[in-house]
Amino acid sequence: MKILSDQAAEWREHGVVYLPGALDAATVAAARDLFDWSRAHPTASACRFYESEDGTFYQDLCHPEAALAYRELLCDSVIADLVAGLWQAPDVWFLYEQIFLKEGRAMRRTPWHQDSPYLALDGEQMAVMWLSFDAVAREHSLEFVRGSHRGPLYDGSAFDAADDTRPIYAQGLPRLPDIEATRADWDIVSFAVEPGDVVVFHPQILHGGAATTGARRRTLSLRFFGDDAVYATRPAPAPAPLVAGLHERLVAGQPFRHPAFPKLRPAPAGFEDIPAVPGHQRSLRAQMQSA
Ligand SMILES: O=C(O)CCC(=O)C(=O)O
Repeated sequence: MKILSDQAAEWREHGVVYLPGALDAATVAAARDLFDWSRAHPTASACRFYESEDGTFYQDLCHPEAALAYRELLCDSVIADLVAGLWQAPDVWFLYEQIFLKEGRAMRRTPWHQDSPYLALDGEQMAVMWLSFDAVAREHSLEFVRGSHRGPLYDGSAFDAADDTRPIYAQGLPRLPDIEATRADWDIVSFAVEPGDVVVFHPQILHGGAATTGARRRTLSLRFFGDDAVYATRPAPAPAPLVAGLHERLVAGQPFRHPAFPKLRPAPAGFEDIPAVPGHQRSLRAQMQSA
């Protein structure tokens, strides 16, 4: 699939674009295997955001060896080409992966939030590709406030079950508005998705996942940045991406480059330079070095 100029325009204007059938069956199968790899290799950040008698909402992100594990998917599939097509720019770097699993009879919604307050980078050329391995009806899918990637940067949501807008920094950024309580005031859009469809969004867009009932929802978010991305400070050190020494190495406004983030396009580069992390040298890195 090739990105059309109206899809790139929609991406720029709305901050989100739905690409039905963008991935073929082999790519979906490879991505699903990697979702399972991430489930089988939890990081210290793995957690259940919410848990009740009715269901579980599990997530994990930024495994230090994910770029190595995901390398073939990232380099050899159409994924990075789609991102470059939306940006209409040639350079694409991989930032990190995140998995979400909602299962059980019912699971509450993912609070409205932007990803940018959690992230130590800003840029027009940033993208999150959200793919689901289960069919998701529109009313249970990820929702977006169209165009809000160009609006204010709010504080993050602490994902507190008692208060969806409880901030993470509580200083320096305005508190999130209560979008759920005032839905009619916002230009909300969402998409029914099947495996193979992708939704790509800018990390500054306001988004949140609708509640699910009955069905399991396994989703993978792949995050990318481009040439214009710069290191950005937040009211306190941003929690993501979780890379040792990142905040000490970069200063605000400096191009966002670090060996933890390999380049995917125009040609893959930097996979050999991904820093080893104590406790994570064993598996993939050891295999790569002995290959
Ligand atoms: O899948 C979800 O419910 C949340 C996804 C999300 O917030 C993200 O990928 O940034």
